This record gives sequence, structure tokens and C-alpha cells, in this order.
Amino acid sequence: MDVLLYSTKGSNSSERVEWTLNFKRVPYNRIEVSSEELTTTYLDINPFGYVPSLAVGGSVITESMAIIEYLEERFPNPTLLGRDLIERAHIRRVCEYVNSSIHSPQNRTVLRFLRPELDEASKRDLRGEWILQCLEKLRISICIDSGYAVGKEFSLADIFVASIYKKALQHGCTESQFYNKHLSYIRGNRSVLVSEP
Ligand SMILES: N[C@@H](CCC(=O)N[C@@H](CS)C(=O)NCC(=O)O)C(=O)O
Repeated sequence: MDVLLYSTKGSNSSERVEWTLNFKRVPYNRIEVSSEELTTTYLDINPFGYVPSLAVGGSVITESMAIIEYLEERFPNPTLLGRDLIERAHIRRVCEYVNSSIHSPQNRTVLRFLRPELDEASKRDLRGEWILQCLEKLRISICIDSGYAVGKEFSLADIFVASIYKKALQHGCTESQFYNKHLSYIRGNRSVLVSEP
């Protein structure tokens, strides 16, 4: 089965999918989409103009959450969605918060539309501040039973949290002791470390 991942360098949503594919050891080819292609030819693949997209079995799946849920169901071992219903709900809660509440408002396209007056440096600062402010709220309800975000095993919650934290650092934010600790903890697991994009 051929799996193609459309991605761009530095894309946070694509990193989640890539990490999931690597962790589950699904072979795939990565196609780099240029910023020019994003607004032209790539619209034939994903009319939203966003990466990632996953081409598999003659279909194209878009939206990182939908892609990841597909991968979890298609390749259930090793699982990234916890061991019981409650754990799964908590993992999805964290993923949704990162995907919808943290990532979406700071998306480049959204800022370009809502804050066209800002220069690139100001947008970068704003994006970083927003991510860290939200992560601060998330902090109190994760890493309770272990160093992993939810429960005692590596899950999608860790992938979403670690990726968005690294994005804040790329925006020049001050490091957080809590999230540095989370990163070190998950990287202590070799399967996690070698699958990190
Ligand atoms: N909800 C989408 C968001 C995807 C998204 O925001 N992708 C960004 C990169 S991380 C993108 O393609 N941005 C292109 C642009 O803003 O022009 C998902 O989860 O897949």
C-alpha cells in the first residue's frame, strides 16, 4: 500500500502526522509542498490549502485529526489512543485543545486575515505568546499519572503537546521548565525518540 504525505517544512500539523506514521512504522513517501504550490496546484489535492494531506488507497484524507484517527484505526498497534474509554477521551481532549483552541487562531492564514497590519516579527511574537499562554492553562491537567501527558504511556496527547511547544520555541518564546521536562521524559522512550520527525 502506497502512502503519500503532503507536507511543508516547519508545519506543526504535518509533524503530528509524521510522528504518528513513524511511531507506527508505516512506510510512506513525503512530498514537500512549496508555498507557491499551496495556493495554486496543491488546491487540487486539498481545496482548504492546508498541509498535511495523506494520499492512501486512491483517496486523499485532509485535516490532521482525521488523518491520525484513520491511521490509529488502520494500524492499531502500537496504539496511540490509550487503553480504555476514559483515557481515550482525555487524550482526545488534549488533542482537540491543541488543534482547535491553540493552533487554529495562530495559523498564518488566520493572522493574515485578522491582523493584516502586523509585520512578520510582530505576528511571530503574537503566535508564540498565544501558544505559551494556552499551554500554561493545559499544564495543570496533564502529566498527572506519569511524565506522559495522559496516563502511563506515550500517546497522541504527547505528540500534540510536544509539537506545539516546539513551535512556540521556534517563535522565540522563553523555555518552560514544565514542557522541557515533558519533552525530556518522552524522549527517554527510545521508540518515541527515533520516531520524532
Ligand atoms: N486544521 C488543519 C490545519 C492545518 C494547518 O494549519 N496547516 C498549516 C501548516 S501547520 C498550513 O498549511 N498553512 C498554510 C498557510 O497558512 O498558508 C489540520 O489540522 O490539518
